Amino acid sequence: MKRTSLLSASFLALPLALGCPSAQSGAGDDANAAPAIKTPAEAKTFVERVNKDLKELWTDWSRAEWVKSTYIIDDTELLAARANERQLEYAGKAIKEATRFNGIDVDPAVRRQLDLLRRSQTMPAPSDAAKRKELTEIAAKMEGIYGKGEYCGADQKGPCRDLIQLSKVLAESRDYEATLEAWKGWRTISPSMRPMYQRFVELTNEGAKEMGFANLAELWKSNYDMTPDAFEAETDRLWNQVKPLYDQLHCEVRARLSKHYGADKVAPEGMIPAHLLGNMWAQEWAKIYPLVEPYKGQASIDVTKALVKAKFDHMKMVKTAEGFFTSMGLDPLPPTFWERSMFVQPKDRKVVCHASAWDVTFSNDLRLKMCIKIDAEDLITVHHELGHHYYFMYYHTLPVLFQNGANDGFHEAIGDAVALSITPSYLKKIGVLGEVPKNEKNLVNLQMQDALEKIAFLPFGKLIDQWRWDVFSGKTAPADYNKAWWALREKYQGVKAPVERTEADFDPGAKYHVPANVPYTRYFLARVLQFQFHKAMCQAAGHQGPLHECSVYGNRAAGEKLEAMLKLGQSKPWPEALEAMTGSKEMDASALVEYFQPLMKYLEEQNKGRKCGW
Ligand code: X8Z
Ligand code: ZN
Repeated sequence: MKRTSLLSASFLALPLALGCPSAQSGAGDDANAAPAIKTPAEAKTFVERVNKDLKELWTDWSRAEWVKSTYIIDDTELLAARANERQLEYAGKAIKEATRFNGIDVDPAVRRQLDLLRRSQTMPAPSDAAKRKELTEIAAKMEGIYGKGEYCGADQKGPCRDLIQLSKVLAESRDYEATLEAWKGWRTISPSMRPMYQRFVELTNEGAKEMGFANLAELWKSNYDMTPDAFEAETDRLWNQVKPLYDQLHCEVRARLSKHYGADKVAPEGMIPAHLLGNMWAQEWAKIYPLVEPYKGQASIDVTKALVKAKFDHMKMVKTAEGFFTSMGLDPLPPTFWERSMFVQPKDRKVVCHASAWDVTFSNDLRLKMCIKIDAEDLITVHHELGHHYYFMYYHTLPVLFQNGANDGFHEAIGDAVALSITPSYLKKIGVLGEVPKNEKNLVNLQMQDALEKIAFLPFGKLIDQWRWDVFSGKTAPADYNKAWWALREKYQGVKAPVERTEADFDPGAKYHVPANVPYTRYFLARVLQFQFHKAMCQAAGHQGPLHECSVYGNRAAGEKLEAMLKLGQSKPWPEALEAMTGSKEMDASALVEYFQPLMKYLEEQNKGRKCGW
């Protein structure tokens, strides 16, 4: 989804906001003048009406967002902003009106929907109409700047390169200067966002305050069935569980990079320059696998090569992912999915290429928007997106206020959990790979590839919202936006800017989720949860042996477990959904730690005698 937001209609596409309704509904009527409504029956009627109105408003908004994201021009931006304005207006009023039921003993499902209504806005707007309009226009503009972004050379003379082309340089080139130019080049798209972002923060904070929150950070952190402080402590607890793995990986990768580029470029005991890790944001490092391959000459698994050899095209990538879900007994995607999705980057217009999954009408109108590349990374991303679609599919009959993940980390974790079953044996079964010899060295090579995706991401997944929480709460002043960003990159990732950055830059804006206002802690939670889900599904499937060897492909018992959780949507607090799936009410990284045991043994051996850390 892009959605991200209040409800998720699109996981990643809509900034999760609430939708608003139309004239005939009551929730939008003058809440202040209305008589105090105080009976449980009235609460039930109110919630039913809000669900119905929101479904309409969010559908209108979603349609406008879909067109905007697949055809970025001023007009589509404006139409999406208008639709957003309408839903925000309604939602703001409905949230205020809902306070009339505070302290009343209403049905628990009604109470939960009233709570969800209040806390699930990602972009709360002020009630002042002019400010609301300003906010929605800023939001559409920032996402548009990102989507249209390109770098045309230091002299602006071209040729121009977009994010996909610049990312390719970082992924494939090992030339220090060429990668540096691509890294700096992409970051020329974001300085113009800085004043917009500053205003965005002012306006959303004002909206959050009107809803009874201290600021937008508090609102975002309230969305986890616990207090904001308890949630922040929870993310710290999980980070501390996985940090030893990250430290080991960082230590080995730095040593290899230092050997390749020289100690003058990568200091053996310092931070790693951010442009050398194969990814525009240094968030996932799989592209530099050849530089860090543990056992050279062992038959490493090159899934990208295998996909090309097996003649995969865009359709086959998506069909393969769907085939995984259906093999577990889940339903096929609806025919409209295949008619309405966008799998290929169009040549004739600008689109938001960042992958997102949508249910445009909140009733199984599923769509994928993605500029698919035929490679290993995108095979995983397609599974990731389909995880969102399967959530949408199984909860679409619930009231829209329950149409969301148990928490947003759950939504992000489903497809990734399934993708953990893409083992060499599975790839052989579907004819992508040939015989893969199984031995200790191959296993460590394979785990290194996985770790470069999964473990490398962890600090990045945590720090993005650490930065936003501080910005929203005012702890970080606008004059320090970039300084605070790099302080967190250094602290958590041990990665540094390769050239001096100043407050004339706005590097957070060069990461999609900041201009698009998609909360990011969800991805950190998902990296942890996906291993918990994987382990639970493997247990349901009766898997014996190490966790990293398990694939639940074709297993209906695992599919039933998954389906039971998906169907709940957000109707129950997430610890209950987690318990139904895993038997535990706690998010816990021990399955992730268990999965990577073989690699950890190798890394600890490699790092003996080195001074790790930075
Ligand atoms: O944004 C996404 C998905 C869509 S929800 C493609 N991801 C994060 C990112 O790209 O930064 C998946 C992993 C993290
Ligand atoms: Zn996602």
